[in-house]
Amino acid sequence: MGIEKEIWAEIKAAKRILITAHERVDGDGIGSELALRQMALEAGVEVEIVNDGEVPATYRFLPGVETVRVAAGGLEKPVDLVVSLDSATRQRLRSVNDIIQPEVRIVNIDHHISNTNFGDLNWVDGEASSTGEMLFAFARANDLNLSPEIATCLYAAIITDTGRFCYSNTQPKTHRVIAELIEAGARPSEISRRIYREERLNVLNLKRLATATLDFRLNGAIAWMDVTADMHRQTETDYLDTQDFVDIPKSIKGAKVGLLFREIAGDGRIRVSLRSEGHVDVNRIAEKFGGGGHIRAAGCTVEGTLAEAHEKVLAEVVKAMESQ
Ligand SMILES: [Mn+2]
Repeated sequence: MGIEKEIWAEIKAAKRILITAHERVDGDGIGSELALRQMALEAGVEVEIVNDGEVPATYRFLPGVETVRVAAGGLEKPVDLVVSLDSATRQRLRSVNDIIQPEVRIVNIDHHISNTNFGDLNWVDGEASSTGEMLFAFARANDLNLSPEIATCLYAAIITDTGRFCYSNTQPKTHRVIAELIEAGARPSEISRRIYREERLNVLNLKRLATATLDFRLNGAIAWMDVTADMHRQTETDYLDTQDFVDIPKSIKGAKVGLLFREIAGDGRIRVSLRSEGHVDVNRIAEKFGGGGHIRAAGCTVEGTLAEAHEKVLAEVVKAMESQ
């Protein structure tokens, strides 16, 4: 039996499942959670979706999103299976770990090459563009109905993790999946309008403050910018609003590695996002700081001030570029 069927058998055998994804959930995480929720509900399985933090405003149009809760609220009822989506490690589930009963089995579905296979059942496909693309294959392997709602959620998952089909993880297969999702009822113009063409003015103002900090090394081959807690205060925004900000330094001509340094609410930790346009393996750099991800997109958390984080992480990026 293929892993897709094995996982579906476990889900169907459960009465109630908990679906979760990595901290600071992104479009792939939330889209995948909501798509799998619909599949499970149609099979008569009860579902709770619980994450470490809130869903970013951008994704609050997705069908079923109103049912998503945060771990601080606890579980509504005990569950007999946990499905972790799009999370490379158990640590990245953060506070959700506190509500998982120790005896409950964990299914781990993910596309990060850094995945630690922390589940009792693991399906990790580093070749897939996104967890959403894996769930499409999952639905097909198990002959599941692709409702317009499921198609919409999977479309959102894939378009965000491929950077609107621009990143190197975009394969011919990705476009075939997308074509089938449109046939199943996903509406591309509507979904991309909600995600990309309704920017709030305060987020744009945050972007203005952040771009003012743009800085470079190695003649522009490394580009980075900062988002500080003070900028968030000034613009009445929060970390949920900065998900695609790392694209700004990375999209500058000549930049081979783009970084975003985020000060998350004065806890003495800096969240660093890394993107690579060339041959630098940013997953390896992130791993040196206890993080990870993909070869061209990764993240980590560094203790200390912004200046200390710059110094530590940029030194590793310079080293990686000079050793090429
Ligand atoms: Mn993903």
